[in-house]
Amino acid sequence: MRQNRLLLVKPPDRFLENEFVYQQLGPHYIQSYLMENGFDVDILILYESPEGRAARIAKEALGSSLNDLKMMLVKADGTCTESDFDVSVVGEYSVVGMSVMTPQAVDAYMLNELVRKQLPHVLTVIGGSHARYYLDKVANLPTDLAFDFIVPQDGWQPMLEIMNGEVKRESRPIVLEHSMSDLKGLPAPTRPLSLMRKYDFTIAGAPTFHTVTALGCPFTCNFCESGIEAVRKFSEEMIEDDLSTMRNTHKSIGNTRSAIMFFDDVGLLSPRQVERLSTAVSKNGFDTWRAFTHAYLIVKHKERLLRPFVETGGRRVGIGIETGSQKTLDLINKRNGKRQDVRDHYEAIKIANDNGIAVDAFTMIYPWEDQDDLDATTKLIEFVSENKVNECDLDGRPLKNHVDSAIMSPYQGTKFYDLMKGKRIPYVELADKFDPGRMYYKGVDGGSGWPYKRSRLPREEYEAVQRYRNSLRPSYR
Ligand code: B12
Ligand code: SF4
Repeated sequence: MRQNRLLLVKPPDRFLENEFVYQQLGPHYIQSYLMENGFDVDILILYESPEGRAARIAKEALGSSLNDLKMMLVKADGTCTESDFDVSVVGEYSVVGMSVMTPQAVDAYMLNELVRKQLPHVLTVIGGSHARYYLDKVANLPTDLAFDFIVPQDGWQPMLEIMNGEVKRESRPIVLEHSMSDLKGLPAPTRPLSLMRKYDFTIAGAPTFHTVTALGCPFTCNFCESGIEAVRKFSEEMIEDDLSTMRNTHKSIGNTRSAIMFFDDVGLLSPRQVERLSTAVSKNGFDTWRAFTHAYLIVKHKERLLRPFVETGGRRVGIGIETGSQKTLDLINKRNGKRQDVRDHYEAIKIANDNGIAVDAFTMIYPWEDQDDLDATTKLIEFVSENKVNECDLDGRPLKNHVDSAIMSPYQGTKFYDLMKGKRIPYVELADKFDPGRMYYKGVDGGSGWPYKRSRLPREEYEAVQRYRNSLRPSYR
């Protein structure tokens, strides 16, 4: 084992309904890669205890301290300990690397400040989507909060350079930007048993783990940062390895059923891709699975797209149907400049349901919408929630469509952020100072943050509609 030791940290997800729904994969990809290169790498999961969460919500305090957190130290050898948060654990490592999405930034900054003050021998690194889309902010943090290294893109190579001592700390943060042109030789992410046991999500009656088969997305939705990021695929061998590890993990923790979910931005994209995923799923004996697709693809390919999915146990698809308002759909630009019709959304739901597939339909409320726009989406959601699915889940219960209504949050790096910043969307103005704690669109009780100073209708009206739509969710899925 090499001398330098790395601790990868996953900051808490304070506003999520449940912190243990999906594993945050970034650190696990980096852990397996560095271990393959001979380094000792542990993972620290920070999370709120239910009591800590209740106390914080009652005080309406966000990001004022890390003292209310619990920590789970998952060591590379598989051992695991849980305790109250104590920064001294970081002192045993030469490098601490934090994997940060924007709503986790406040906690990551606090941890960084503590480490710099109390454990100055530890090098600090920030990676993940926050460093990618908010690079200007992260690179200009005040000195007490500044990281030694900022990794805005892929973490594999930069982290290896840091651990090898090929780059040294300087007085200013060093940005290490690297994009792997080929993901083919990478190992599958780690799936530590003690951690996997904590995750609690089911699809059609089976406990579920998730993975991604590629990075990037060929589409251009104006609310999304991933718009037009080149698609890079992991190797089929790596996906195969990952699926069989997850299947064995299900067995080892005593799950009598097992499901897999592909969180890909490029899931059920073409009949060929569906064939490929279906073969991998059935080879590993999963009882059921879920993946994402697009309404226009279902309408275009129909059974050709859905048949292999259903035949290998596929019971749910996720579709970003976004809105029932044609005006809003045109603004979103879901199909790279090509028109998408709201009627396709109704049609896609019908085709999927007739084929025995339930739909998890994701929609949003947009701050320029008037009452007619809201009514059009509510009508679509009522249709989704009422339409019958022609199949049952593994417990014999009728499958049901699920609906989700969020308020769109324009992250930096999206087209809508630029348009709103430039005041080019009528009726809408962003709040002057952005609080990352408000940059989420799906949180506790299905609620969303509110990053706006001005919107077409008052916030309360949008939230009332949101509550009604989310009340149409079924009691199981
Ligand atoms: C699965 C997923 C989830 C899952 C699991 C979370 C996770 N991070 O894995 C769940 C459902 C919980 C989730 C929740 C949310 N998500 Co999400 N999610 C994804 C998704 C689809 C895949 C993530 C993934 O596994 N990618 C594969 C890995 C390999 O990529 P990666 O994590 O970016 O890691 C690479 C680099 O970033 C870097 N890296 C990562 N960590 C580290 C650490 C160090 C030290 C270093 C050096 C490098 C490094 O190296 C890795 C290899 O290159 C991404 C989109 C995407 N395709 O990435 C969105 C994405 C990350 N999510 C996003 C958002 C907005 C959210 C939510 C806010 C939504 C909401 N509910 O309101 C929440 C936030 C939850 C929270 N943490 O507080 C945004 C993040 C935007 C931002 N500015 O941070 C993304 C980019 C989607 C998008 N385009 O809008 N998400
Ligand atoms: S919302 Fe999905 S399809 Fe649209 S750009 Fe983002 S990742 Fe791609």
